[in-house]
Amino acid sequence: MYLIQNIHVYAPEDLGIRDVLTGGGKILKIGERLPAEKAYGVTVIDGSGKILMPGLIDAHVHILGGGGEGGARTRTPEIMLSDIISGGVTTVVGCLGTDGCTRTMSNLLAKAKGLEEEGITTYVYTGSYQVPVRTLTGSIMDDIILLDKVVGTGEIAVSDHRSSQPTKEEFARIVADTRVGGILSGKAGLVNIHMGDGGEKLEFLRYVRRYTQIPPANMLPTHINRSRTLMNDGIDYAKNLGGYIDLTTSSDPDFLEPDEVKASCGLKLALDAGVGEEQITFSSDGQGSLPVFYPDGTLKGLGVGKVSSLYREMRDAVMEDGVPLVKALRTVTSNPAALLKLPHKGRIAEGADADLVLADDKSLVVDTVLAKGVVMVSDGRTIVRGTFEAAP
Ligand code: FWO
Ligand code: ZN
Repeated sequence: MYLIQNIHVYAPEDLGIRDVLTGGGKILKIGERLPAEKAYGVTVIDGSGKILMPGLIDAHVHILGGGGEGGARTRTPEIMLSDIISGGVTTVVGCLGTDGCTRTMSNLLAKAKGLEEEGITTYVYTGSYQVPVRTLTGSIMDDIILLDKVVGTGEIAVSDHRSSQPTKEEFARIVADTRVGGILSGKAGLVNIHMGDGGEKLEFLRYVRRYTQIPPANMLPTHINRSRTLMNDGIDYAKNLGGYIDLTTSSDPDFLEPDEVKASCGLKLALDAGVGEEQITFSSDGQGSLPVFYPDGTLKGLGVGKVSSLYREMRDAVMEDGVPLVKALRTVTSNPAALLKLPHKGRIAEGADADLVLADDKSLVVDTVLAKGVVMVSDGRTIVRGTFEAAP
């Protein structure tokens, strides 16, 4: 049990200075001057000069590694627990990308279970870039209904030279099956959509919005900030069709996409353009490859995404782009939690999971991270490592 005292709580709403009591992996009480009942083995954490935020949710992580666009030697490395937890992330959704052949759903599920056993909360999408979607049970609906960790489908590639070039009807069917799988299982039924540089941009999603009764919350197009053109199309889609847009926080200075928009800047642009603060999320593309291609389609080079970029871009939005902390925090806490239908995540509320981040209230540098009530980062150092990671 931990009693975090005298801390400025952002739930993400600003709750002011509070005490927060955790126990059994849950947030038990939020109040003022809660008694420190040491008798019950309560450990007190002094929160003065710090802020308390919900643990971050990263809805797009290649936990197995991804890549391969430059041949086998460019298959990116598998993620380790400390890559995730050091950046304040306590919940991830694992996905496959370009390579849905050597990266398999059974391997993805096993890695997600491994990370869960190591201390964080994990879910996965079924499928990869490719259409038809390669599932575990043979059907999208069955994967979502029968496999607890499967919350949706993705990352399905559209408007990209590496996609299967699906028809809009094929795309709509994937969204429909994912939605019904979600309805029948009480889960999100979210399709995570990989947006490439192709000219069609978000037309696939406009098709679904125009010709079906499927609501926008079943689709989350990511990499919206990969170009200014797509950023503008994403703002239009969000404002006129009530759609959700996801900005990728990983970027590689050696391999920048032409006219790539930094995620923190993209958030400012979208908010200033009038997009609702609940319509925008960040995700890291952690451990995914960040390839850049020449116009003729040959590979220029590639970097590797980092989960730690999620917190960095949220912090930059506040420190560099003047976005209010509450709005920046929503993109990595309550907004992904709502889209993923995870009511016990992404918020500081009694009964929610004790996934918490403490940071300095001036620098916003991460100080302490709790996942399911266990301290994993303390004084800025990762003190709980994955099974095969070097001892702290
Ligand atoms: C983006 C994941 C891309 C993998 O376009 O989609 O390739 O399979 O690991 N990454 N292909 C990166 C841009 C947004 C910069 C992926 C990658
Ligand atoms: Zn992608």
